[in-house]
Amino acid sequence: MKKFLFLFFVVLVVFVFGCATVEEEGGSGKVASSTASGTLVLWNFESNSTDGWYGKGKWANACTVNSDSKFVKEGKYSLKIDAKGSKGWNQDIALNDGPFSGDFGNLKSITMDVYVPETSMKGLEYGQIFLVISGSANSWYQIPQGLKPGWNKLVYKLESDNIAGDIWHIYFVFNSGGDFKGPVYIDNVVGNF
Ligand SMILES: [Ca+2]
Repeated sequence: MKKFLFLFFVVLVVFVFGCATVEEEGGSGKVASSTASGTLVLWNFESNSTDGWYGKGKWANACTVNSDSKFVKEGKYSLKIDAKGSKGWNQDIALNDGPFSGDFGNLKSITMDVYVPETSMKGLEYGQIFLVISGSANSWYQIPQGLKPGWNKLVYKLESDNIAGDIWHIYFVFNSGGDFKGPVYIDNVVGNF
């Protein structure tokens, strides 16, 4: 009897684990896939799409997929954000309505690779991308990072109190002194536990 119970338990564990794995792969798809290394791939654009990133209003066409390998850090594609004319605070240029992984609230940081062509930043006093996370814990949690021409490895450290609970929207807010003269490319957006 004990042996039977043990066997039943093993089968149950395998079944539950199996379902969880399927749900993770099927349910979250390209939006979120976990690896064993304590990272969560958030957006890598490898489905040849913007992975849900879009602009609003006059920035409706700002977000497209890039396949020029010069501006790709990982795989074949990256996100191209045409920031030409963006000046000061711009929270309409790139936002995402999810769905977001249920593990999002456990992240300690988000890292991403950003390429800024020298011409795009020409004449700027400064350029920044704020990561903004909007959710039930904090409807506007913003973290700044500065940009320089060339490749940038941006690291956004997260405070768990601000990202617990449901996540509604995520924004890449552009902020600059002077106006951007061209595009910015984003790739390899990864969450770290
Ligand atoms: Ca990529």
